[in-house]
Amino acid sequence: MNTFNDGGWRFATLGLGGNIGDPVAAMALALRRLDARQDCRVRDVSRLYRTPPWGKTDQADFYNACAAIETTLAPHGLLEVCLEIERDMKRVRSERWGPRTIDIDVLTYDALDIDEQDLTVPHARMTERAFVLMPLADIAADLKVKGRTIADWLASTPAEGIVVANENRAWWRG
Ligand code: A4P
Ligand code: MG
Repeated sequence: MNTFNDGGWRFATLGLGGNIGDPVAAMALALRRLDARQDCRVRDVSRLYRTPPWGKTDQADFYNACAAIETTLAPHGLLEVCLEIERDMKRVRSERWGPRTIDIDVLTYDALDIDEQDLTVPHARMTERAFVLMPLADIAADLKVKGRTIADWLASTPAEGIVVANENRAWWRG
């Protein structure tokens, strides 16, 4: 039996980011699209951050944010919706608005641990990335991930260069 088909609302957190084109507009549109669905409600959105590139550093600064949602979708269904929104925004990019890209990660889903080929929850690298932890702490500081709260993880993660780009948590409503 699929325990996610009971129509119940589950709590999940998402990380959004981008550094090509107009990432803020892309992230805002992605959140509005999620919120417009019958099976997703955007409950809380972090402030908007500008963050130095992590990993491959010879690229433009990113914008990052996190969202807390409720959803009746199962974890894989939620991932599919996120990937579909990513794909659709990339398609729109080439047709209309020039270069643009967006990444949407499923950070947590209830208190589930999932380790499958196409889906790892909690997101594998979230606890070492200040560009995820800082926005997530705005909306879920007490959430426990891998044995520690988000606030705890953030306190032990270097976060130089990350700045708040928009204090207004309604930045995504457009
Ligand atoms: N996948 C598995 N688990 C998940 C999950 N929990 N959420 C699979 C989302 N996807 C998940 O994803 C490729 C595949 O991962 C998906 O098809 C899905 O089946 P991806 O987003 O293309 O790339 P990735 O390898 O998952 O990496 P990740 O961690 O999403 O991003 P990257 O490429 O490691 O990092 N610096 C700053 N400041 N801000 C950023 O946002 N982002 C990146 C991208 C690098 N540096 C950055 C930022
Ligand atoms: Mg991703």
